[in-house]
Amino acid sequence: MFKNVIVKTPGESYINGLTTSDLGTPILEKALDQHQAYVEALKACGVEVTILPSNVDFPDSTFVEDTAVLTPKFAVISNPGAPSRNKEIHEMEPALQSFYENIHYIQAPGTLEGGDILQIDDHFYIGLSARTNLAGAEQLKLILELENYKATIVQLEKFFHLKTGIAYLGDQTVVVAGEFVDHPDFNEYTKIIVPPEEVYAANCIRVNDYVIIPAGYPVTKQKINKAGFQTIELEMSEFQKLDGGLSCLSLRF
Ligand code: CIR
Repeated sequence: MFKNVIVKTPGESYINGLTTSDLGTPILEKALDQHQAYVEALKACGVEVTILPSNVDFPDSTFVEDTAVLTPKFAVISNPGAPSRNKEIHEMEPALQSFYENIHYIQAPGTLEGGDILQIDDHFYIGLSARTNLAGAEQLKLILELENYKATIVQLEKFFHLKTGIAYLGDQTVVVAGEFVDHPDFNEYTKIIVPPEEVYAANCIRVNDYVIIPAGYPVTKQKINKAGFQTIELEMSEFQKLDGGLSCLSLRF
């Protein structure tokens, strides 16, 4: 069960955030409406939502997931690999200090973004991507093992972040797309396979009794429902334009 969630409102500079997609420039008003709906959906899942104010100096800072890795007992503050995002951690640190006494840090030359970290019960998977390097991944692995978790480092081939292509729903069930459909590291889990035309739906989040999924991906929604999970659908177009998904918009703990 999650009790708390941290989110951060998109600021006016959001439209200038990083992207690799060709879906166009986000519309700020629409992004703010979609963010508000995201907060409401989280509240409907029974969590307390801490909303941090926007900061125009950091266009991508609404994607708070990348700044930390959280467990019930400790936090790890990341070291984002995107230079324009790196200092977002300084704003997240005081927010996390109000919840955690035990805080670890990923240090340069290690880089790591939370979007590359997937927790499956007591086992963490750490993606090596354009944003998370081996030094960052090994630092996190060591921290997690000292805290009695298991950790596996996974080399990404095409996905932007690890969680762009995989989500854990609980009950040993993962949602997988693309390179993770047949990836040996995830063969021990029950797989819900996302068809290629719905790949964006692989980034979904289980929050207590619900799985929140992006709107407009009927095949994936039906498979998740059939596996016994209740879903909430949210419009995500303005976040998808900047390579962001449902997991990216919050830290859940
Ligand atoms: C970036 O390029 O960093 C942002 N535009 C998107 C970050 C998405 N975060 C995530 O997948 N955890």
